[in-house]
Amino acid sequence: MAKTILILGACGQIGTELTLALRQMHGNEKVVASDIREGGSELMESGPFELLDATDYNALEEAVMHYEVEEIYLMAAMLSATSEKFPSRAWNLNMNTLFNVLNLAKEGKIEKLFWPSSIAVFGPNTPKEQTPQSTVMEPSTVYGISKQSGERWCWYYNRKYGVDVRSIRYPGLISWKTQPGGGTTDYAVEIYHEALAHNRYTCFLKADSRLPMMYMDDAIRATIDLMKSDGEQLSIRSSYNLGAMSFSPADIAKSIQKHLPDFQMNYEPDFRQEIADSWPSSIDDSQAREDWGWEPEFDLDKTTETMLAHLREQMAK
Ligand code: AKB
Repeated sequence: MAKTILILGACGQIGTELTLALRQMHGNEKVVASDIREGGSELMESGPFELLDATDYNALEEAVMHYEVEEIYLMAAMLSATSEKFPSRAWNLNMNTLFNVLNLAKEGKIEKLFWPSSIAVFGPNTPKEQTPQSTVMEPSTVYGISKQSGERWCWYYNRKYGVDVRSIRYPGLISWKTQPGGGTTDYAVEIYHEALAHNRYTCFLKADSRLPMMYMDDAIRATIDLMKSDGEQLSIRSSYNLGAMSFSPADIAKSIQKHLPDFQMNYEPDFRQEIADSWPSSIDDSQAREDWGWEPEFDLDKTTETMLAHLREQMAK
């Protein structure tokens, strides 16, 4: 019989698409979506949904018992830009939710869990190009500090208590189904919406801020592949570097202009520039390739083509 999976933060940018992909694989009834608010109609109508605050251990435990959950994907988090505005709320949300699921696994109430880390674990003293799996980190943002601490806790719970926790350091993620919220890489989603709606976009990062990015289909496939892989093969129990493409705002504008030649881009960098400046430009993901066969499929032009096609369809409805 297929196992029951619980997604925490299922209505967010990653959670929505992850839930739908897992429902396709395991059957709708086997994948319970949960969040503190309701999500889009496709998610809400395709399977079970629970209003659930992942910081509440008792509520979480109750849902796990009720649905006989074996696997949890914890996708609830406060992202980089919002975390700078609300440091203690960010710390509480990002850390308490992680402790809750790690402790459920430690107590044998679930078998396996996924927790997302980020390129934000790196900081200004990290090598910028082809950033290695293991290197100087020293994150300079509230979000990055919570992600680096979280990685150490994942590693510790695995080593000390044998908890089967798996994690990826996501780059900026580009998707059309659900918009991201409160991140520094969000411009790379907003730009497609604005290009189609107004043929112009004012970017909050400088033209040459090159960051690691990934199309959502690649991110979902990576997440599911990592969770499916044989635990014995996994040499990293903090979090895996994961790369696909790197581009700057100027590069994405050029890619859009191949489809919309009159598209205009302006630049008005704000506080998010400092966050972007502290992150790597490209990522060495050779450990993920070696351990569980990771390989990306989307480059910038394929991402642009796919985003514009889906958003055009969505806008026409
Ligand atoms: C953010 O910009 O905060 C996120 C991330 C890179 O983790 N997209």
